[in-house]
Amino acid sequence: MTDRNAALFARAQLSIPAGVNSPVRAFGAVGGTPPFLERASGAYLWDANGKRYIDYVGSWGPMVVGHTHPAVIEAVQAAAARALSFGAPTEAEIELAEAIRHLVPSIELLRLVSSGTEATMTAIRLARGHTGRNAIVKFEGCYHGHADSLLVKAGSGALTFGNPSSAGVPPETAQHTIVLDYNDTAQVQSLFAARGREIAGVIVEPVAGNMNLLLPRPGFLQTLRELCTRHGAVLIFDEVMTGFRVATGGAQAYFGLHPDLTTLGKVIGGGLPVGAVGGRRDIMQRIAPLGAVYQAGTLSGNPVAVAAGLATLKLVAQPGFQDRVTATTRALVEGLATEARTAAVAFSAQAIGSMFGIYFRPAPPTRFAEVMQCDRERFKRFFHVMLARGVYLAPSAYEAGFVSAAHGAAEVEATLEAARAAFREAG
Ligand code: KE4
Repeated sequence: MTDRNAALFARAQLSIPAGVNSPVRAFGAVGGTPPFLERASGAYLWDANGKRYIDYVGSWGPMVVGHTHPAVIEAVQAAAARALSFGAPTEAEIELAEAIRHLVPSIELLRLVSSGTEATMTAIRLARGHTGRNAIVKFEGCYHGHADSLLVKAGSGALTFGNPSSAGVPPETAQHTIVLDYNDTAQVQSLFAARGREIAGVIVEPVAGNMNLLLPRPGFLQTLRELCTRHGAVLIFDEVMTGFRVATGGAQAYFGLHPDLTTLGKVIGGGLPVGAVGGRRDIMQRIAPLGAVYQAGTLSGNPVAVAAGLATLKLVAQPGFQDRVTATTRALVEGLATEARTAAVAFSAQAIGSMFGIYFRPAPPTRFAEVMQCDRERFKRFFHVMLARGVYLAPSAYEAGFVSAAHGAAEVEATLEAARAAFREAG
């Protein structure tokens, strides 16, 4: 039988760079041919060969209520039947903004955009416009989208300005970004002691999900909060991934901290393109047309995307939703750890809310250098045995996993059965 995934992958590469519209999808980190997906429902995906998978990518986070949830589909169909786009204000945008503010009370005003990258790019510009300073602090291993200022790797010295991590980013741009080590509180304290007055803002994934899952050490986020307050820098929690996943109110609710700005995406679009930047009124009032920080977008607040996001947030906000998806995620990681122990494989796993991390090392990493110690070759073998057995994990050892409300005991048990074989076969 023809493998339609392989045929489609070959054909895609004739028109699309590497055959994909986002790099990680090309399976470069794990090898092989990516399934070309055709449809999804609940916790499941089907590829072009008709093979079914249990989905733990969830479109990289958005699908927290499960794929094609009837309430979301109905809202999208109704909105689409009225209009696909206006480029003008609508009541639905107000409703989504109000729903987000209700769930994330640190947000006093917010601007809707069309992606997480747009949200973080705007947050950086707001921090600079608000403070009149240029320097931005980020942390190695955290990913905030592909805006030039954020495609920067650590400079030669820990406290020196960064170098581009991508071709096409001018050194003059990268030099305004300082890259520190995630969870290294002493480093942040030293930087602020030396350069506090130069720093416009600090952007951080309050729970890191782009170097696999990494939890903040006790005191790390609190230190960022205190230092930014003391030095007049803007604290930006990039909750594009953690929002409505770590907790209903995001990581800021889980840890009881208020950033000055929050960036959101993924879940607030329910699978359609929506991002948002929001926070303190005095900072958000700097944005055009109220203030001098320019930002704009043709499809910002798109009515069909907003309908998907609003329907999704209504489901997420239901009593018991977060507890149920958290319990399923915990059962998954505990089961995986048990299977690995039985197979005597050096493996660990952890979960927070509906996000999880799996690591081929004896204990979960607590910093970027430890993530790099994970056994990537073992992960690749494990990944492919799981894929063959119908379990769709993120195709990289450096990505977090996602569970939805549509995953239940049956999906966890089927996943653990596949893992039993994968630990045995992948060694
Ligand atoms: P988008 O521009 O992809 O909507 O969002 C960028 C972004 C910003 N901030 C955080 C914390 C993010 O995780 C992301 C995007 N996440 C990746 C997953 N590693 C998206 C998947 C991809 O790039 O294809």
